[in-house]
Amino acid sequence: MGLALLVVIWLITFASTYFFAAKTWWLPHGASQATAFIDGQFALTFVLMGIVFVAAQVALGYFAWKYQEKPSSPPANYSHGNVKLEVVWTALTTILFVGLNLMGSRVWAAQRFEPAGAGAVQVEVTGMQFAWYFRYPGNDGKYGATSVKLMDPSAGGEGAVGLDTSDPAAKDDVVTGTMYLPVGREVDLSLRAVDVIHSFFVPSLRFKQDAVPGLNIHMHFKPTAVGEYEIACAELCGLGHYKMHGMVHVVSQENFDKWLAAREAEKQ
Ligand SMILES: [Cu+2]
Repeated sequence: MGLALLVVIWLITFASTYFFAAKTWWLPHGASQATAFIDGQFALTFVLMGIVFVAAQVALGYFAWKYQEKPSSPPANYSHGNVKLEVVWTALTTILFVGLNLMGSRVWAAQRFEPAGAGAVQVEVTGMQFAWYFRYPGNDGKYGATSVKLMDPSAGGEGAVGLDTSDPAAKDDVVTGTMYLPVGREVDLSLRAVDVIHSFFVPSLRFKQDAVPGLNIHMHFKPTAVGEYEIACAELCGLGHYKMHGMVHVVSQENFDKWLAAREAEKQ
């Protein structure tokens, strides 16, 4: 029985480690400025945790086999363990977790607590059951007023985000169901939610942030490669959560201007 346990534990350990080492199901190719740091941090975390995981599971299998019950085994007796060892591995685990958090918090905080640079493209993202809407402030660079009372998700577009069309600043606001961004420019994102907590997740841009009803959460990031990237909702937000899907089109500045001008023209 001890040998069977050893084989099962080691098989599960090495098979699961293989899929991570071979990157069978890995992140999509990164297309934002934070990609290098986030992927580096991700890889470092996996390597360190992988070493701990393999060492612990190999030891577990070995001990299951070494200390298996035999007819000659003495009766089991209580052992307190080893205080020194416990102190060492608790301290090492603490250093590892706190260290990794401190390393990662630099980029995390820079994207949230520092304001976006001058000239960043402003986009407001609104999540609702079960769609994403994107608002651009238009030529005046100012978002028009919105009101919770005006929000009607069934209306879609401007009605869904509750745009107050009587506000002069709202006249040139553009609300779309697909997100367009110019490549190589910082994006100043405002995240809102209508009903429950959603999470705006664009794996290719290494971007994930919750959208919370009642809050306007600011974040910024910079797409670095032209392409089409998938948006998913990463917060279980209701029955239709699985279809809360969208697309980000990262295009040249010229194509972005053309696209936005066409949306403005449609409004008139
Ligand atoms: Cu959602």
